[in-house]
This record gives sequence, C-alpha cells and structure tokens, in this order.
Amino acid sequence: MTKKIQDASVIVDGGYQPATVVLKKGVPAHLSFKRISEKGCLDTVVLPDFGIKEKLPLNQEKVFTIDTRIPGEHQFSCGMNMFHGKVVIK
Ligand SMILES: [Cu+2]
Repeated sequence: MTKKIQDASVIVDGGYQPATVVLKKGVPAHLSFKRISEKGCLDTVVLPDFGIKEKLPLNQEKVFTIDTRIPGEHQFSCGMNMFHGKVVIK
C-alpha cells in the first residue's frame, strides 16, 4: 500500500501567501516556499516545530517534508520573527 503525498505551496512576497496552510493529519506532506521578491526580511524561513530554519533562494522553490503526525497549529516566520504564518494539521 502506498501512501499519498499532499503538496502545499506558499508564495513569499513581502509576506506569506497564503499565511495559513492546512494539511491532513498522518499524510506525508511536501510544503514549498517560493520567494519572489526582495521585500522585507523573508529570505529565511523558520518552522520551529519541525526543526527547520532555512534560506529561501530568490525565485526558486524550496521544498520541505513536513511531519504531519502532530495535529494543531504550527507557526512559521521569517528569520527575525516579524512575518508569520502557520501550518494547521488536522
Ligand atoms: Cu523578518
């Protein structure tokens, strides 16, 4: 039996679009961030609940594998904790 993978993507353009990503619990997920502007200080994304702190190259998709076993709201932010979004797992 193969497990499906769910995909979600966020555009980073002076903020996060969308700022809320909903994922289904227990289904492996790929979450991508694509930064398309130099606005703000969004060149780093931090997802503390998943141990992720990574640079976002301009105009390139950066894909993270998200552990969806833990339901709830998981915040993400820019490197300076000024811009925010969240991953909701349910
Ligand atoms: Cu910032």
